[in-house]
This record gives sequence, structure tokens and C-alpha cells, in this order.
Amino acid sequence: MADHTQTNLITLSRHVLAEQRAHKNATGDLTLLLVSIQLGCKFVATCVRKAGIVNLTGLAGAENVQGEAQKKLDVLANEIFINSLRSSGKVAVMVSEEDEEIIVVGEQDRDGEHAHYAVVFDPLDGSSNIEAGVSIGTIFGIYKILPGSKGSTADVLRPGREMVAAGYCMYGSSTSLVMSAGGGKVHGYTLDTTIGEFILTHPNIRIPSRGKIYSINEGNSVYWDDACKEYFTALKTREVNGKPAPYSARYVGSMVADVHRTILYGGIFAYPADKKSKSGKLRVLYECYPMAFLVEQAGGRASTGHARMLDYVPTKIHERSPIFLGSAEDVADLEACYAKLANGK
Ligand code: P6P
Repeated sequence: MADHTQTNLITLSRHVLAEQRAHKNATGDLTLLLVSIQLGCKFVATCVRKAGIVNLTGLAGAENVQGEAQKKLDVLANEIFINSLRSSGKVAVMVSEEDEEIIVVGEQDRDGEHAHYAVVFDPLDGSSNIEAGVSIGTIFGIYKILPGSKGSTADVLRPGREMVAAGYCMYGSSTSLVMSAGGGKVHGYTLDTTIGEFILTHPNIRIPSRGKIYSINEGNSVYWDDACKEYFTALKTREVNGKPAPYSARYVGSMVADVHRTILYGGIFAYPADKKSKSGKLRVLYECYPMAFLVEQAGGRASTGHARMLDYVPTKIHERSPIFLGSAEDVADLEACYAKLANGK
């Protein structure tokens, strides 16, 4: 919790405003949008915290577009974010993991030409872990809509490098919001529930150039391609000065938790394409892109294995992609394995 003897708390709202002032021609629209997203995260955090008590973890009976049983918290989180984004007046179009089609915001909910953002989000990623009390999270990415657009899929079927901001909120032992609006700056905020504010706790996060941890679901190793097999075997059998020096394995199975640890400690997180998941499992728009954006802004690297993740252009809003992200040197080593495979060596 924030030290209340401190009389100069840097809240998320204050910090985002201060960052905005550094951009002379800033309209303040992105600031207000990020503040709306912050409200959604606070609201979802309270729902997650009380889920076990008020039996929110049970199945909602419905199924989401992925054909997965939708849990009550998923439904709640989705509605909360749609409402907080719509009420900001800054959003023209949204894509949610929980909705098959894009959500075009009605004119009555737009603040004129200030409604110039497209937001893609996974309202509650990792929700299959809810009952186990494992950290879960919200992931979001923000584009400026194309000139003259009224809000359509064209505003989001674009390279992730065109995003203007991205972030995630992890509902774990504490509630941590990590986000970036570019400029090589990634900041982390922790929710102080006693005052209901996110407090700046991790300014200017930088990911180590190389780590000592790898994070992948080894249960899928029978399905891996040769590049993955070569790379991860090398991490487990590596030696330093003739002595074994393997990387440690850490895998939560909740992307927000695994990526948060990777950003803070370094190393590599991977969800590859394999014989079972031909395009990988994670979704381009609202899982791969926001995390790749954050990792790059923090000085790391994010790849499909063959190319920069943020250069990929999706053709469908729920498209999947393989993804490898983390410390720049670790991801570069992984890409070298794919390059060898591609060159038939
Ligand atoms: P697997 C959670 O269901 C999720 O979408 C991500 O949060 C996580 O990284 C991945 O799937 C885990 O998938 O196949 O390892 O259980």
C-alpha cells in the first residue's frame, strides 16, 4: 500500500496528465481514454476480489465466440469495459475477445471528432484459472482510427506498430496496471485499495537484455517444430565455464502473469505455432500486439519467430499468431533457430 505519510502521491491520473503535458499538441483525449480504462480495471478488480464469495466464478451458461464456456466474471468484465470505453466519448470502434463482431460506438456516445480511437481488448484473459486463484488480467491496445473513418474493421486490421498505446491490468496478489503510450516509456501502477487509486510504483520499466527464465507450455513439446525443440533444448542443456547453467522454467498459463514476470525479470515467453495449434493460440489484436508493444517499449523484442510481431497484418479480428517475446538477446537467439530452419541448415 502507498505510504500515507507521503503527502505527494503520484496517482495514475496525475502521472498520465503530466506525461500528456510533455506533448505540446496533445488534446487530452488519450489521457481521458486511459483514465476510463483505469476505471474499468478498478471495477473488474473488485469483481475478481469478491468472485469466490459471491459465486461469480461459476459458468454463466453462455458460450463466447471462441466456443468456450463463458464464466460469469468474463461476462461482467466485458460489459464493464464496453461501458467504460463507450462512456469515455473517445472511442469509435472496439474489438473484444468476447464479441464475434466489432462494436461500432453510436454517434450519441461520441464526443464529436474526439472519438478518434479504436480499442481492442481481452476483458479477462486467463479466466480458466479463476477458480484456482491464479493471476488473471485485462489486456488492451489502442489505435487512432484512420483519417475519415467512422469506425470499422479497417481501423484495427493494421500492423501493431501503429498502436498509440497498450497495457494490461493483472489481478493477482495485488492489482498491477502496466501501460505505455510509446516514447520508450512503460510505467507500472499498483492499486491502493484504501484510497481506490492506482499509484505509480514502477516508473520507466526496462526489460533486461538477457534473462535466465523461459516460459512455455512444455506439455505441448511433442507438437513443437524443430526450431522450438532446438532452442528450448539448448536453454536446458546450456553450460557456463563447463558447468551446467540451465535457464529456470516458469509457466503460469495466464498470459498477463507470464508476460508481467518476463518484463520485470527478463527471459523469454513463448506460445509457438505447432502441430496442434497451427497458428498458435494467442490472439493477434488483443493479446500478441499489446504485449509486443509493451515489451518493445521496455527495450525488449517480440517476434512471430520469423519476423517482428508488430509488423504482422491480421486479416480477421480474432486471428491467432505464434509469439515469442522478452529479453532482446533471448528472442534474437530464438529467431536464429527459425532462420536456420528456413535456410534448411
Ligand atoms: P495453455 C489463457 O487461457 C490463455 O489464453 C493465455 O492467458 C495463456 O498464456 C494461454 O492461454 C495458456 O494456454 O494452452 O498453455 O493452457
